[in-house]
Amino acid sequence: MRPPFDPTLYLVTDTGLSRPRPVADVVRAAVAGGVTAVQVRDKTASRRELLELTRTVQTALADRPDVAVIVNDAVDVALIAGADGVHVGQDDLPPAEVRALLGPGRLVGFSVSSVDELDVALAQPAGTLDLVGIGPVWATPTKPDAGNALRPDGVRALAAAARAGGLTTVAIGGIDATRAAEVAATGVDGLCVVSAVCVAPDPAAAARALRTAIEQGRVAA
Ligand code: TZP
Ligand code: MG
Repeated sequence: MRPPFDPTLYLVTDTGLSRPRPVADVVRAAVAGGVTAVQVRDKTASRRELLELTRTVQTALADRPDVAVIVNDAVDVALIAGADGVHVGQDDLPPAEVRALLGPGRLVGFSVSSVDELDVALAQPAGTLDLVGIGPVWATPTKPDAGNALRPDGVRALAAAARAGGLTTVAIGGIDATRAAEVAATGVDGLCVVSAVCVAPDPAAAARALRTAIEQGRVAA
């Protein structure tokens, strides 16, 4: 039985932005600072490299079974590594196929950036999806092709509909400690960040600052 998934502060890794530090070092520090879930994402890695990276992250978090390790896109890698889940976008493997491959008990996440894309998520058979990543909240150089900025108001509307459909919600795109409270106040279950942690000279301090802002935003929600 895997521990319950805590989406509060969800780190998506970026190997390039973490350099010269190994991704696993950034992840370890970030988790010490308050990151509650990790997605291993590396668009430049081969399948073999992604498997190696996933295992390195899992090893770095061996003493933190409460922190889910989720693999971006690659169901095969997640299965081989025994990861806690997979996150797919609109053009990746269909969520129902991902669920069929993973079976129950692991997490399946799905990206949505509009009402139409959320409708795709909500149309999935029961038990297919656990969570949706809603974004981009703001335009971000980390993913220049992410689509139009939803702004906090757009996130609030999509998150309410997703939650009504039984899905856990996380917001992503352009979030840093100065903006985290505003995003947390939209009522999402968690915030996803890449650069706010991966570029930070002190990832633990960056995670702590984000957690503080999230708590402030939740109070205001
Ligand atoms: N999907 C939508 S925006 C984004 C992804 C993967 C990147 C978010 O990166 P950052 O650095 O937290 O803005
Ligand atoms: Mg993808």
